[in-house]
Amino acid sequence: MKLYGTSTSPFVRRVRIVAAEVGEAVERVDTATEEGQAELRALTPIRKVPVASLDGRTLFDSRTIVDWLVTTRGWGAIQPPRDPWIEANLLNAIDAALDAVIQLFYLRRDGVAIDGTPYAERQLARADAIFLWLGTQLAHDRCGFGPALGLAEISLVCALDWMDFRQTYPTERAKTVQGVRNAWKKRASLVATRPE
Ligand SMILES: N[C@@H](CCC(=O)N[C@@H](CS)C(=O)NCC(=O)O)C(=O)O
Repeated sequence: MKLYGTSTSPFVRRVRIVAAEVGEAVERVDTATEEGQAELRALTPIRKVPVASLDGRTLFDSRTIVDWLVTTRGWGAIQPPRDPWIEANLLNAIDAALDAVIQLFYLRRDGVAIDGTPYAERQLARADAIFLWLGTQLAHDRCGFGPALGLAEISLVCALDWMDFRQTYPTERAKTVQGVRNAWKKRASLVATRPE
């Protein structure tokens, strides 16, 4: 699979983790470079990463790429969802926290004095509410939402690690879900893809 994206994006990272878990080799095109960005823009009008080229297709969006991988390659060592609707709620919640905080990151990076504004506070409060809710969805051992590593656990770890890496959200505020990150921190696919 040719995967367009940066080494730091949490959305790209979740695809890289799933690819590793299902045994799909990844050739990454770095979209942080001018050439990579030009290639990306020729492929997608959305101008967001990840985008994948595989099996004669171009696929936009991490969730779609992951769906394609698990559908065509199988789940490998990943736990398939027991209830796809519950899984969709978990993934939508994690994506909403990431999207909220990513907007703050981009605004700050472009020099907008966003910190402390009602808009920024609302986004951080949204992330607080999401992590609190995710905490209520954990299994008894608090290591995840089910018995093993699934897509929601992968996405949550990618989100928290990225928030720490970019210091966009103080993840000590996400106390209720820290156990998930601790539980999977030695998983090879997670170790190999940590943002740095
Ligand atoms: N829903 C998309 C979100 C992807 C996304 O937000 N990617 C960010 C990088 S982490 C991006 O490319 N942003 C570029 C921009 O907003 O201009 C997915 O899951 O793939």
